[in-house]
Amino acid sequence: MAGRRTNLSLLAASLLALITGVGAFIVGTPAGRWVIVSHGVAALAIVALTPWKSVVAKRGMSRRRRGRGLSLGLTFVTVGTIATGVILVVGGTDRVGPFTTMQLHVSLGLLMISLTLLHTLQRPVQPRSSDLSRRSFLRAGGLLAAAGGLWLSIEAVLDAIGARGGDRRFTGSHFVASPEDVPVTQWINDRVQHLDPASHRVMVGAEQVTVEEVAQGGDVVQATLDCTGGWYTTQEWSGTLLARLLGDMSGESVVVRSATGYWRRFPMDEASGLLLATHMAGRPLTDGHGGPLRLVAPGRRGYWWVKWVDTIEADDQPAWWQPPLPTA
Ligand SMILES: Nc1nc2c(c(=O)[nH]1)N[C@H]1C(S)=C(S)[C@@H](COP(=O)(O)O)O[C@H]1N2
Ligand SMILES: [Mo]
Repeated sequence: MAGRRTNLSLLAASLLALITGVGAFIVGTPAGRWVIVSHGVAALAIVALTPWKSVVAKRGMSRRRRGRGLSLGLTFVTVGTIATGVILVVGGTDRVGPFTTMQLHVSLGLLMISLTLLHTLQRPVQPRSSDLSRRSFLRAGGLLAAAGGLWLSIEAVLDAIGARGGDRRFTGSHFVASPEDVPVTQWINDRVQHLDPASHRVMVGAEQVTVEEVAQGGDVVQATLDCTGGWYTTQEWSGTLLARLLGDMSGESVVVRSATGYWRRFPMDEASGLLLATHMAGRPLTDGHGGPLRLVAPGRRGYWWVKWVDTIEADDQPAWWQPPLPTA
C-alpha cells in the first residue's frame, strides 16, 4: 500500500477512534453496543496498519527532516494508548500509579489525536480525487473487515480461555459481584461527603424531606451501575421513586444536585424510573457510595448516579440543556 494511503487511513481510523471513544462514555443501553464495538475495530485498524506505517516511517526518519521529535512522541503516545486499551479489555489492573487505567487511556488518547493533527499539519497528506474511487472504498472496506475479523477472534479467544475479558458487559465494563467490592468512584475530583442521616434534608422543590421519609418509600429497584472507568455491578437499591417525591410538580426536566455542587438533568418522563436511594443490597449507603441519599438511574452510566443528593428541582429547560458529560 502506498504511503499516502496508509497515512490517510491512519488519520481516518484515529478520528473514528476519537468519536466512538467519546460515544462509548455516553452509551448506557445495549442499542448503543455498536459504538463500543466500532471503538475496538478502529483501534485494531490502527494496529493492522503498523507494518505499512513502519515502512513509511523508516523512509521518513532517514531523511532527518524537522518534526522528528513530534513523530517519535506520537509513536510512544500511540503505543501507550493502545497498551492501556488492551489492559482495559483484559482487566488486568485497575490502577497505574495514582491514575486509573481509564484516566490514562483517555489522556493518552486525547494527546495522540492532538499530536496526530500537528503531525498532519507538518506533513500534509494530499488527498486526490481517486481517493473517492470505487477501488479505495473497496480497500477501506477490506481494512475494516480485517480489523473486524481481528476483533471477533480476540473476543472468541478471551471467552474460550475464560480470561477476565470474557466477563465484560456490552459497554466493555468488567463485573463486580459483591456489594462490598463496589469501588468508591468520583467522576473527576469530588470529595467524599459525610452527611448526618438524622439531620440531613433533601429539598424537593420548596419542601424539606428527611432521610427517614425517603427510606420509608419502600420502592425497590434492581439496577446496574456501570462506571465509565470500566466496571459494573448489579444490585438492589431501595428508597423512593423520584416521580413520587415530585408529586404534582411539573416541568420539562428535573435537576438532581449533590451537596458538592455536582448535578445532572433528566427528562421529566424518566422520573418514574429514577430512584432516590437510601440503601444498597439491604444496607444503608456508606459515605463513599453517596450516603445518606444517592440517585439510581437505570440504563444510564455511573456519572448520572448523583451522590450526596441535597436538592431536586423541576423546571422547563429541556433535558439536553447541560454538558453531555459532567465538567466537575
Ligand atoms: N456528587 C457526585 N456524585 C457522583 C460522582 C461524583 O463525582 N460526584 N461520580 C459518579 C460516577 S462517575 C460514578 S461511576 C458513581 C460511582 O458510585 P460509587 O462510588 O457508589 O461506586 O457515582 C457518580 N456520582
Ligand atoms: Mo464513573
